[in-house]
Amino acid sequence: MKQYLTFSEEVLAAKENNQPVVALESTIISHGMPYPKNVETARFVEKLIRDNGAVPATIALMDGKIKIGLSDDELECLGNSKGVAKASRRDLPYLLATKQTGATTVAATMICAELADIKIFATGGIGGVHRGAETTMDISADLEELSKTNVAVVCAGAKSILDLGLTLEYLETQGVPVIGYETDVLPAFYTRTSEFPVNFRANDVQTVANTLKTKWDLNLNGGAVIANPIPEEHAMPEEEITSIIETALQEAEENNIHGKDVTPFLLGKVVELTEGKSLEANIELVKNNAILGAKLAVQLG
Ligand code: PSU
Ligand code: MN
Repeated sequence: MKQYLTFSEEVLAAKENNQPVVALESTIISHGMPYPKNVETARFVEKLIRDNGAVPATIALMDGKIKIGLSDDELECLGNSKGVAKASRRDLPYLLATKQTGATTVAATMICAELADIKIFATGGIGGVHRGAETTMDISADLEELSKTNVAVVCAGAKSILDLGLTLEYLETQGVPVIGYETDVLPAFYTRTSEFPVNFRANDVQTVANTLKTKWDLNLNGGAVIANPIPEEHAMPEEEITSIIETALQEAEENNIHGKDVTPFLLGKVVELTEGKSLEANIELVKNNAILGAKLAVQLG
């Protein structure tokens, strides 16, 4: 298995010295944000993790290897080239075997992080049960991954392009704890709140770290969702974002978008329809999650 992994020098040194490491995904760079903000954000997020006492490990597939930690050139390549594949669980073997460049989703990043023995992963939002999933069966592989792979995902909840209620039901069935960081309700990515309560509230990093340690000590396999609301000053007005998401969903249907193209299509539309305002919110919440992820990795030791 180790033959498929390549570590950056920084991550390798961190592992040798038992320093805390935070995994970062790359689909958010290739398919989640436009160039050049995607690459700028990726670099800045790595810096924030370092400033908060941990080492960042951005993960991607290149030249038949799972790269754990990327160079500046590699980040640039992921953010600024057309042919990067979106890689979820099912895509990993083919993309590696054919030596293609792949950007890992939450699911694939969790798999790779676990292979690299990294427990904490920070991102923007997780995939989930899509609206209308009762007929389309569109449920992100991220949820299934959370049920079996031992990595905690720090995120700002999930976007309301998804059915947040059904997403929580799915996670409950799969035994995935959803822990609100200083919140009683699931944040909805651009906004701090939703109508859905989280399972547990933690007011400090130590409670989150102790919960994770206990889960894994008990061999309760799977991850956890650490839901961290977007900072107040960057949150978007709820009515505005709700109506834009409705329009984006309608356009996805009119354009007959299916499968793995659905989420990137909706993300792109939302950025377009908010004239970039949603992108700023997205960037700020990712930064906020990176800081919490680093603190959590430090606490977990
Ligand atoms: N949600 C976001 N930004 C993202 C994604 C989701 O707000 O960039 C990406 C993540 O990589 C996530 C993936 O794992 O989309 C989910 O895609 P799908 O719904 O096809 O599983
Ligand atoms: Mn899907």
